[in-house]
Amino acid sequence: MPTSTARPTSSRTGSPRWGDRVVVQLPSACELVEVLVALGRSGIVPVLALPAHRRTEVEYFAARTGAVALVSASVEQGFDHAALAREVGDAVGSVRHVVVAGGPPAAPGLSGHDERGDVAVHSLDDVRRADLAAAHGPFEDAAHPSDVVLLQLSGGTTGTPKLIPRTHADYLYSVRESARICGLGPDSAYLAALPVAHNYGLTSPGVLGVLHAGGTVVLSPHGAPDVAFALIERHRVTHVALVPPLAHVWAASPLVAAHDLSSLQVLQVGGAKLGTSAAERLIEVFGDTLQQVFGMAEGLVCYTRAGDPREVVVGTQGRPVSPADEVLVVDDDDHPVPPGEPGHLLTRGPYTIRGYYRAPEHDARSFTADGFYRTGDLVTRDADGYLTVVGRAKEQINRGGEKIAPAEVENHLRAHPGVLDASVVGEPDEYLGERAIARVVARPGAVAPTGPVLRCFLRERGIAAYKVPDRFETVEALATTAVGKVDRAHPAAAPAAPADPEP
Ligand code: J2J
Repeated sequence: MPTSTARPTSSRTGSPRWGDRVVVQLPSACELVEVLVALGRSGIVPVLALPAHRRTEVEYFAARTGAVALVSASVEQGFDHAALAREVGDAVGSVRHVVVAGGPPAAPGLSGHDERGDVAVHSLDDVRRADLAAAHGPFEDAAHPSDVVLLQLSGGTTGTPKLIPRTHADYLYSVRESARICGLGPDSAYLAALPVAHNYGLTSPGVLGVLHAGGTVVLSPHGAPDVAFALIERHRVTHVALVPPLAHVWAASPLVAAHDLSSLQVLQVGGAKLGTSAAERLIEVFGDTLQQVFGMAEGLVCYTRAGDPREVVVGTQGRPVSPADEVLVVDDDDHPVPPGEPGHLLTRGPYTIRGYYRAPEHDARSFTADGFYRTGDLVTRDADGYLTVVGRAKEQINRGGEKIAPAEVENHLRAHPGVLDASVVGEPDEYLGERAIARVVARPGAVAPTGPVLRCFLRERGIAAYKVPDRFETVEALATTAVGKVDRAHPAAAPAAPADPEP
């Protein structure tokens, strides 16, 4: 949190001021970078929502942080983000401003300044003009390196997502060192094919790393080969970041042969485990460009390095960015395991957080007494410090790089009148690595809700589409462990009936 109390903070009605929070939900477009830089310089703290987030999530971020404003796209991929922002603005008492970027006004009043009760709606153009008029205003140099630069979102393991306070200094360190490790310079061109608001696409080295190095960012609406390959060819793209499912699609695409992709120097794959055979295949198709990236919005980022032996690039998730990154691999009692043995990854270092945003109880579980972050990942570490992710101890589903907290989805399912209880688990998926399965127990006397009904229910509750389970099953009871918790390894106590048979 802001470390100084001497500076001015928001009045409830005026413009956002130093230390205020602003929820930013923008697609990968220039406006996102512009807004982040402007807020960063002003000491106003963006809360980075992903474009996929919907009302429940955006409202939660705004309410949780007491946000004074929302910055949103107009209509994007068929979804009216401006309407969502206005809805959230009306629902969350702290919100005084909604700023809509890009595109034609989505609703009357958006082209100008629209006072709706307490919430003023502006276009980003208006804000730009006002900003120019107030250039060199009082907050120009307000931010301090140890101030929070933004709140990132945790992949999450709990019923509500946790927010991650990153500081100017720690983010800059991670970005600068990542850019160096990845060989970025003024001649680099980076294709942003993943959401830029995500920590990976923003900082590892991501858009911020490229801009720091003086390179060029090529923004793509998505990573499908037809669009992405054409952009690589046209802009002589040198670097790109992918998640494993997208990397599989690229490697299998017949379009590879139809494009000149020879400018590619670094093809990053991270966010979820890349299997060794998939890694081999990528090297066959894209030559010696593969770089594995294992990172987390909480801090620690690991890369394989240019010149690493092939077995390291194929078989490990790299080593930490910084010599000052401390890594412990421990057993269930926090005792270090012998080198090469699997254990829980704990880490502490110059750009890893020591606590979540206003979540002391969660912090007590997520950090050791001496400040190591419990990543929830199971890894092995070799003699050179390279880590291989071998599993996960946290209650999270990694759906092709998108993180789902089962507890969060279960809470939504339990809100359905026909659902007595629910458990959401991951199961292996050839393409995604893992997909989400919901097992639901119907309320006695109620008709068991079918998969399509539950899917619709979840969407109507306003959660991101990627959190909606891929499959639903109705069970008579959920198995429990000896201490009465739902047994996620064996969640169905009774024979399962498919509520949603797969096609
Ligand atoms: C296995 N699991 C991985 C990998 C992340 C760079 C890259 C990724 C993220 C990210 C990021 C993995 N193999 N290569 O923020 O800056 C899983 C682990 C980890 C969790 C973090 C970055 N790369 N993971 O994915 O905060 O379980 O960050 O703890 O979304 O993703 O997720 P997230």
